Amino acid sequence: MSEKNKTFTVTAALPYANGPLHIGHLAGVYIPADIFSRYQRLINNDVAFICGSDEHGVAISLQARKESITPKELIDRYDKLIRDSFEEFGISFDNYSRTSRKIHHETSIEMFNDLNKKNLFSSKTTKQFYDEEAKQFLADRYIIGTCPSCKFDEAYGDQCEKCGATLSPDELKNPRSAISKSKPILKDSKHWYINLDEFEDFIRDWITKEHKDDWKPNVLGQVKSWLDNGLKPRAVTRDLDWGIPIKIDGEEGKVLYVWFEAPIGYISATKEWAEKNNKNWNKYWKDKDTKLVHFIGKDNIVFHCIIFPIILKMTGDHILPFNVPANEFLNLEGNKISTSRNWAVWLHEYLKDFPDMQDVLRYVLTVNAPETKDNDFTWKEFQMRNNSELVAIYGNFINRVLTLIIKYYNGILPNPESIDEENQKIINEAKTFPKLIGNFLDEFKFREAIKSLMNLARNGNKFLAESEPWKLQKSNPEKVKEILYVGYIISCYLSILSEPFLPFTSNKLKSQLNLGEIDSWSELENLDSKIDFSFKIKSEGVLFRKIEDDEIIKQVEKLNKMSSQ
Ligand code: B3M
Ligand code: ZN
Repeated sequence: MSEKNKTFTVTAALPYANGPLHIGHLAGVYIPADIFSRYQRLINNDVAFICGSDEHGVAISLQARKESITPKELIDRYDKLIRDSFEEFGISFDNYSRTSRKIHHETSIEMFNDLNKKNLFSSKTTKQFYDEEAKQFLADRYIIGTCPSCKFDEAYGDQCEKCGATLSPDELKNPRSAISKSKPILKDSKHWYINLDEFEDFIRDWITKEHKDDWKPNVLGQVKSWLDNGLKPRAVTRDLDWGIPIKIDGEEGKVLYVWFEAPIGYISATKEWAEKNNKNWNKYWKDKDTKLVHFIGKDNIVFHCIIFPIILKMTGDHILPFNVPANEFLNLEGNKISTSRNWAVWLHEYLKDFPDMQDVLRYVLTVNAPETKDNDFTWKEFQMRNNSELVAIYGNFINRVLTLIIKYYNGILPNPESIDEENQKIINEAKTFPKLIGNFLDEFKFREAIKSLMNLARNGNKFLAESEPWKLQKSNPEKVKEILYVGYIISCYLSILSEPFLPFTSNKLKSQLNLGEIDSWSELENLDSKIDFSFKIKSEGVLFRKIEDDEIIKQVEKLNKMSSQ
C-alpha cells in the first residue's frame, strides 16, 4: 500500500467545453482519476485533485461558428453542463476551474514570458495557410485535408481523428479551409517555437530509463514511437482571434497555442484552489517529494509525456510527472464513440433513464475499463453486470445480513460471547482486502481492484450460504449471533472499501451501518472497538435494483435512432 503522508497532485485531462460528456470520458479519464484520488485521501495522503474546462483552441471556435454563437456563449453553456455532470457522478475534484479565467491567462502569459526571457523559444517567419474569403489564418482544425498516414480525407491540420496521427498542416494532401471550404493561399507569419528536438535526450533518459518499469506499456510504446520519429520544433503561438492573447515583438493577433497553455491550466487551477484554501500551491508543483499523476486518454499522451514535461523542465523548478496512466478508448456497441454522429451515451441523459444509478455506471465502466486496449461498452453487459454482480452478489449479501439482524434482533447487532476459529478466519480474510485493493490502486490497476472488492462480497455470500444461520435460530442461537456479527464485519469492510469506486453506495451503507465517522481505511484495523452495540440498524430497501430487458432494448433503439438522424 502507498506510503503514508505523501502529497499527490492528481490531474484529469481538461475536457473541451464544446460538447457534453459521454461514457468514454468517464471510463478513459475521470473515473480512474476519481478512484485514485479518493483512495489516496482514504489512506491519509494529501491530495490536490485538479481539473477544469479547456476553453480555447480551434475546436471551440469551430463549434461556435457551426452553431452561429460566440465562443463565449458556447463555453459558458458546456462548462456548466460538464461541471454538473461531474458533480452528479461524484467526481470529487478539489478544484474544477476553467481556462477562460483571469488566473489562467495570467499564469500562462507569465510562464511564456519567463521562458521567452530565458531565450528558450526560437522564432521564425514561415508560410501559413490563409483563407482569403474568411480573411484569417488557418491553424489546427481550421484546415482539413487527406491524412498522409491513413488517407482519411477529413483529417485536421493538427490530428487525424481516424488513425490518431499527430499532424502539422503542411503534411495534409489537398488542404482546404474548414471555414469556406476554399483552397487556402500561403502567407508569411511569424511564430514562436519550442525546440523539442533539443530535449530529445532528456525525454529518452527520463522516461525510457527512469519509468520503463512503472509506466504502462501502451504509454511507453507511444512515447518511444514519437522519439524514434525524432522530435521537431513545435509552434506555441497561433494567429487566432480566440485564445490567450500574447504581446511579443510588436506582433499583433497572436494567441498562445492551446496545447501550450491548457496543461498550464492544471497549475493555475491549483493556484486558485490553494488561494481559497490557505495552502501553498508550490507544494503541489515544485516539491520534489510530491507525486504528480496525469490521468488522460491515449490521444493526449504526447502532450503529457513529452511536450508539457519539456515545458516544466524548461522552467527549471517544476516537478515532472510521477506517472501518466493513460487509458485506451472505450467503444460503444462495437463502434467508436462519435460526438458528431451522436453515437454516444451522454451522462446527462443516462441519469434521466437510470436515476440515482451513478454507481452502476461507475461499476461497469471500471470493471470493463479500456486500461490496456480499446474496449467495448454494450447495454447487454451493463444489464448483466448490474443484475448478476451488483444485485445478486453485493446487494444480496448486504440485504441478507441486515434483514436477519433486523428480523432476529430488531436491528440491534448481536455481541457474541466468542468467535470460533473458522469464523475468525473469515474476519481475518476480510482484513486482508484493504492492502489487496490498495496495492492494485497503487499500480493503477482499477479493473483488478474492483474485482477484488466484488470478491469480498462473494466471500460474504459464500460464508452466509455455508453457515445457514436461518437454520440454527432454535438449535444454536449463540452461533447465529456469531455468524451475523461476522456478516456485519464483512459488510463494514465492504462499505468502507467501496468508497473510491461506488461513493453513493458507500455513503448509504456507512450510515445504515453506523460508520459515518470512519473516513480512513486505517480505522478498519480496530473496527471491533468502534462498534456501538446500542445502534439500531434500519431496513432501507435494496442497494441495487434489477434492470429489465425492455430498459436495455429501449437504450439500443434510442442509440440507433439518434445516430441515424
Ligand atoms: N482538452 C481534451 C482532448 O484532447 C483536451 C485535454 C487538455 S488536458 C490539458 O480531448
Ligand atoms: Zn490518419
